[in-house]
Amino acid sequence: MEMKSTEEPKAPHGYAELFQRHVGNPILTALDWPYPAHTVFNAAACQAGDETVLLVRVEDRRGHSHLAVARSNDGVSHWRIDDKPSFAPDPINCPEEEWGVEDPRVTWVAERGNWIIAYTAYSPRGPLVSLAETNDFKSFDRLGPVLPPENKDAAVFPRRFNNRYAMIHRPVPSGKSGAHVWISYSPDMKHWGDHRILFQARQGAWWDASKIGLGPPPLETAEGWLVLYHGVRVTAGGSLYRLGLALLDLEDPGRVLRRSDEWVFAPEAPYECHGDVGDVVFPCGWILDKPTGTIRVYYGGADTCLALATARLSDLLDYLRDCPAPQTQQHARPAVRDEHRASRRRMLNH
Ligand code: BMA
Repeated sequence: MEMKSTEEPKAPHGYAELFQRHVGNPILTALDWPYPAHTVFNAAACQAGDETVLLVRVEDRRGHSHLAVARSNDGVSHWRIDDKPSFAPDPINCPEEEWGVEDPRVTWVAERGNWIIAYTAYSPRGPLVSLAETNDFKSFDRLGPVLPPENKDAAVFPRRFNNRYAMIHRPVPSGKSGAHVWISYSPDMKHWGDHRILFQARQGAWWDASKIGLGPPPLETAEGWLVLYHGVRVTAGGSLYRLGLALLDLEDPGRVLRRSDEWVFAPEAPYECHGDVGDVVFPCGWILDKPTGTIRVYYGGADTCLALATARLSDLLDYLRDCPAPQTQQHARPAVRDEHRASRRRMLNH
């Protein structure tokens, strides 16, 4: 009789894997939808009481997307899906949503007693960042567009820093190569400024050359804000979307403490490699189960389905501890301020 090993199969490439795919992947597909849907992917995720709530991007056969709420008690199965779009584009009142709403990220902001949803409003002038607020995922209040095109991959932090809200986002400069991750601040969640680059797309051979963008909202840990981000490498065979990790300072999230040199998750399974856009893993939500220290990451597979992977928070933090600290911080203003301070010091010393 053949003996079955109880050990995890060793990955053929020899790298230790931080994330494990759920055996039942993909956990949601268009076939699960209560109404006609072409693809379901890139979902925001949160724990609301004893329910896992997903805000799933659903694309119809026009190519336009809306958001649909799916609820489950174990976060894996028996999803109860709203029988009509939960958050549909409103092109009459919000012309920036003419081509749909996409890729939401949700953050519980305790001070407001609400979830803040950052999503991509797809306007004919380009994608931009809009915010909406809800406390039940049944009714939604739009705060409106907050960052002009082209911009996406945004999420707000759950609390203020020096009295200001903070948001991560990814503008695309026109005519320039490279799209980087930025951080901005706001006194009221409506007006955003003090924009600065948080970390940059690398170049050339790097896995995260050309474009990077935030995945799920930053997760507060004892060691800093944990960030999962996607990096895009454009190859002769198309774009590859893979994931890396970073850690931001707890009280100054504009400071990057660590960033992984290697990707930590990449398209390998058939539902990640084949679909509307092959070779894409694209997470917009994760949930930490505090008692077990397990993180559930919900991600789009090949812009077609929704999949789940888990990781131990302690493993991610151990891994990050060995990652390099960026040599220089890339935001211009503090550097200018430091230089200003230094020259003032020089003047005062004379
Ligand atoms: C990004 C976004 C995502 C999508 C990804 C891969 O730019 O548009 O919605 O999953 O590309 O196609």
